[in-house]
Amino acid sequence: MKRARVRSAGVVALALVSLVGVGSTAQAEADPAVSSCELDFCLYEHDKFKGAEEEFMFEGWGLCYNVLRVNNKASSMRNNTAARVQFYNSANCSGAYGYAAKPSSSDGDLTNNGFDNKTSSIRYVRP
Ligand SMILES: [Ca+2]
Ligand SMILES: [Ca+2]
Repeated sequence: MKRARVRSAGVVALALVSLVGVGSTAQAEADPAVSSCELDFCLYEHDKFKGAEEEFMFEGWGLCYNVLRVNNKASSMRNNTAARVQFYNSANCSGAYGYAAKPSSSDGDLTNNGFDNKTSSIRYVRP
């Protein structure tokens, strides 16, 4: 007798949990996702961290990473690291760099640095 009552209470509790779950999911979809840089360094297709995003993981000083998704498209950036990040117009960090991001910095518009829609590779440099 007692056991049966506990079981039915459990079913009601489960139903409530699933209703709450549906409600919070709908709310999350209604809110537009805020662009956040989860990894060490991020490039964005458009000014002010909008459009396509490419995220990079910092694996060591002096390493070069080719830009793939936003190659020749990057217009803003976030640098979450203690590294200076150099921007190159060519792949494989060849030639001279055209712009360097300071450690822990962001730039919502690379135009004023003369490097809008140019970046093809980046290098992490010890500051
Ligand atoms: Ca762009
Ligand atoms: Ca380029």
